[in-house]
Amino acid sequence: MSERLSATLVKSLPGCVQCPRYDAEQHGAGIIHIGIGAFHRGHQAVFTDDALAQSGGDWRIIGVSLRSQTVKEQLNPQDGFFTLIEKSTGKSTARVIGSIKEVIAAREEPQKLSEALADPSIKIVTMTVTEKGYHYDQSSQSIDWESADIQHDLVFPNEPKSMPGLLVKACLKRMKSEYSHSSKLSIISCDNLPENGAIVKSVVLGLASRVDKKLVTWIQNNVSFCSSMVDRIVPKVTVADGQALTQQYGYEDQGLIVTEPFKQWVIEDNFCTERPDWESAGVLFVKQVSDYEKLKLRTLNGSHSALAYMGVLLGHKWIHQAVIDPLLVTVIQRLMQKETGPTIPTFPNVDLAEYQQQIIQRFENSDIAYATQQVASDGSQKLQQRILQAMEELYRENKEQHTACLMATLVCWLRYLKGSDEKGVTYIINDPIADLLHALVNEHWEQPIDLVDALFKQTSIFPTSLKTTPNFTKRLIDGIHKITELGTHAYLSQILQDAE
Ligand code: CS2
Repeated sequence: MSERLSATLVKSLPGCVQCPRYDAEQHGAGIIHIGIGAFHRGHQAVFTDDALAQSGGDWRIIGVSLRSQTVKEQLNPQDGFFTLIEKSTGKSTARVIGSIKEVIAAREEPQKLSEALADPSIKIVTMTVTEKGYHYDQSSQSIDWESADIQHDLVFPNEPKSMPGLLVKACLKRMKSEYSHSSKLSIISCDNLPENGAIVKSVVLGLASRVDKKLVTWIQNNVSFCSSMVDRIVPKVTVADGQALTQQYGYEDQGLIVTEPFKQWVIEDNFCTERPDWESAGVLFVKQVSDYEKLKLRTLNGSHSALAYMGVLLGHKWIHQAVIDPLLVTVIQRLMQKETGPTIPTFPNVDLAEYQQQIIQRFENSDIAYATQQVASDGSQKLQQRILQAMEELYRENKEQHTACLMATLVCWLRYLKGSDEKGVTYIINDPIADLLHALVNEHWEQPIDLVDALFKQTSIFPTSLKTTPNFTKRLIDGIHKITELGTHAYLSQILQDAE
């Protein structure tokens, strides 16, 4: 049996595996990360590892799992160490990341987590909790009071289940502690949401106002919220990846991460505490992140979602297969170049055409197998920022002739919600409101007018400005008729033909 990765093993790994260029155990923790899934380990943990190697500091990360124990079981027996494999065009490099100190499972160790959150040596909280983890209601632009977890946290603020609840508890403990004046926190959101820092601020202050009035003022004076744009494709690790690692390098790693070489992190420079030397690791600090968020969400994530829904319907299991389907690549090229492209501000240092081309190449990386179904999940939470906001702007500027592929993405999403592809293969829909969406689509599919009406009334996915634009509604209804009549392939071909 091969030995499992640990602090001891790191010292004797073969030279072809790059090990941390610092003595990890000599560095204390300064960051708590909420939602320690694969993305965090392939992204922020790597930037922090590089910053520790460059400039040191007590900036190791305590990871928090809100629901499961899995990551704790993967990483704690390995003293937090894990291997990161970067893969592209058949080449692969391995390095061990040392920036994670330990993982706490929130549900099993609430006391330990509570102490860590109140510890004044923790200066930064980062998070990847996915779009739904914010409990933010886009239509009212405030915390979603209807959410079961938020309702729970209102009644039991000491045993929070949600990310806002956890942060409110942390702030409450800090306010009441003897270090109240020296326990500031900088909070950075790392999820694919526009203005994500402002969203965290809004949900945290919203919940805090119902828990303790004084807390709102304390937060305003002692906590800063930074938006950030994150980018790296980090798929789920497979058993085969683990076996390949053991075969190639001779050790076992249950916390292994496989990712692409590309990575990017742009952070709003709004810190009220010290921070790691992330610049040295290539992080860009800017006054305003919103333009970068628009660029990434509408270009990469928008076309990812388009490929996902269209890909699933046409039987493509993986993004790298969907993107070499000549029809689908033409759809996303048009979507990026003619539709979302013009809604993106210009940057002195970004060539949009190159950026779009690079995204297609990244999607083509078959060494990073990313499932279309994974991207297709949680559409109700993703489509606003990826598709609908660009559409809203285009309609507002009377450019609806440039919305054909955006509209096709919506139509394919609705068709996807029927729960079976073109060949009748069924699948499970992952979405916080999957049951409602699936029921509405199946009930009204033959009467698209009723379907659209029900979706507008019973969900908050579509922005009011589009709901009240007759042409938008008409095109959506037409699209549903057409995809039913022609099938996905012919429908998309016709969209492209008509758009010429
Ligand atoms: C993807 C993203 O799963 C999804 O919805 O679009 O996770 C995507 O891989 C990342 O945002 C890339 O930075």
